[in-house]
Amino acid sequence: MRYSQYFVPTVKETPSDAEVISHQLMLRAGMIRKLAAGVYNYLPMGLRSIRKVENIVREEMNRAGAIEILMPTVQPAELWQESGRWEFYGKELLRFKDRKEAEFCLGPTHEEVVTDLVRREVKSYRQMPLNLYQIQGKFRDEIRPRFGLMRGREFIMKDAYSFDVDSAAADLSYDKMYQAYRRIFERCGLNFRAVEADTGSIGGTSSHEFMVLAESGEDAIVSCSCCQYAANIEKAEVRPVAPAEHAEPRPLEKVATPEKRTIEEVAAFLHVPHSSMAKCLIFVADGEPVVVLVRGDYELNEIKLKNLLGCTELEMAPDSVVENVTGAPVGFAGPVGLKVRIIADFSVQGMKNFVTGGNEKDIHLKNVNLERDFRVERFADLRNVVPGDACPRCEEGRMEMWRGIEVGHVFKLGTKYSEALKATYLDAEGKERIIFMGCYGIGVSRTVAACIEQNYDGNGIIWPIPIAPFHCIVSALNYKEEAVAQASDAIYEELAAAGVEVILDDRDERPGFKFKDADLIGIPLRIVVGAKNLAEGKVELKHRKSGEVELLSVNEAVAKVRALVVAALK
Ligand code: 9G3
Repeated sequence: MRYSQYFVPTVKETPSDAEVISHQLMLRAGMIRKLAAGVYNYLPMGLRSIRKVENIVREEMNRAGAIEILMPTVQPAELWQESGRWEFYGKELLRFKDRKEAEFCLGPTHEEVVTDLVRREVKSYRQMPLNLYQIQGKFRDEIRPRFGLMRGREFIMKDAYSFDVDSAAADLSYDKMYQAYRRIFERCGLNFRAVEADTGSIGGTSSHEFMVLAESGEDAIVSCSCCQYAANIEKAEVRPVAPAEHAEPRPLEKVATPEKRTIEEVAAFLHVPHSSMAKCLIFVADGEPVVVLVRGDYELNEIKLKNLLGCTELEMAPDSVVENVTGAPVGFAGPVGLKVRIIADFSVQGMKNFVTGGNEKDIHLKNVNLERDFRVERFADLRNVVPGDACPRCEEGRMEMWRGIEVGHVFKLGTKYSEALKATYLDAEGKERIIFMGCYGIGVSRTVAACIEQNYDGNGIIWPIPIAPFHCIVSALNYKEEAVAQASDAIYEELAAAGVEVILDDRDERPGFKFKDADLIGIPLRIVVGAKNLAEGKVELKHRKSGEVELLSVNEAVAKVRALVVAALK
């Protein structure tokens, strides 16, 4: 490919509306251009990297025995009405009508479509295990699309669905996908963690997320410093530590705390640490008020609370409910004297003589003690993990926290969709049974962006060879000179013949201009052909990642680039 005939609209300045580095660099490197909020054109350099990720995904899915199909992006409302999700999703599901006024949606995911396909075609246990996958554009009408391809409205996803005769077989399919995902992200050259994750709205029994570690990641994950345990903070377990304090319970005491409502205000006013206070949070779970206690220096994890209560709707109680439950304005809630159910995080279990709200305006209580002053219906793991927490799985590990970008998510679905859509099969005895499913997603376009979040410097992108748009760029300095043009063409042809993906920068531009572009678009290897070095039969080989520059003969440079590419694609 000759740069002068290609289409790589690089720009110097950083676009103002791009907040994360991958968005900035994908725009500046001429990889994407916005069409509408969260909707992008993939330009040649961007598309080449996306196709690289797709091909790695395709190879590993095929190796795992999955079979590629392609489902429509337009989906009839009837299927979503059958699964009950037509009503469940709000504006994020883009709906529209066809010329006959029939209702459709633009596919955000394909559980309904693929289950409908399988319920029509799979009738016998002999046809399973079956894993069907596709690589296709999805649309989710995000309320605030941003960060470029990291949170677009239209994006490319690989979504796979497994079908098995029972839960045990479904577990095997899940493990196969889990291992395939590890290989995919390793081959993409990403530093990632597979973490236990909440199943969220999709339901099902368990799930893992694949997180690319990056400070710009929207997710918080924790991993153990010793064992393999790692989890999304939403799901990460806390090891309940034995009650620490052995202090004697002191008499309950009312203290005036005028206008002091928050933990920070009250702790400062009473000169006590946050850890000797108990937060008293009031929620409404499926319409019922519930009081939740957590030690003052920890945060409540609402997903853990929702899973514990097993409720459908969970929200913080509005002020009116707080006043009704506590008899006091917001900011003075405490467990003593309440008539509603109280549950508490394990962190409260060991507390003695602690501070809470007094259920009276401008009043808090000191020396509050469990059992004597109030009863807790049950203790549970309800708080967020914090760095340094003991690992819940091994004896000596400590939890470390990272920011992550979710690039993959695998779910054990159980029979949620096969039941809703009556996808059954006849077993060996001719008995009708429900199919067990799993679903497995990879954000292909997001993976490309996540790779940039992990691989860039002040000059631009630093592509790992496996998903670089090109492996090598030949920068001809002054292509007008016969000798330079001849040598550049020869190197280009030799590399191409050796299977190296090479682009020849033959533009009539100054060296510095070419080097800046080459660094910005992040091609891993660069061969510089200049008259001076050429006169001594030499060219420069520059390694984008290390910045190392080698002066080599033409043959050495070609051989080295070829060897580096072959090694990186092993
Ligand atoms: C919707 C809308 C948004 C959604 C969903 C449905 C996320 C939805 C979860 C999944 C689960 C898995 C198969 C591939 C891997 C992920 N956002 N999810 O179901 F209608 Cl608007 O998509 N699906």
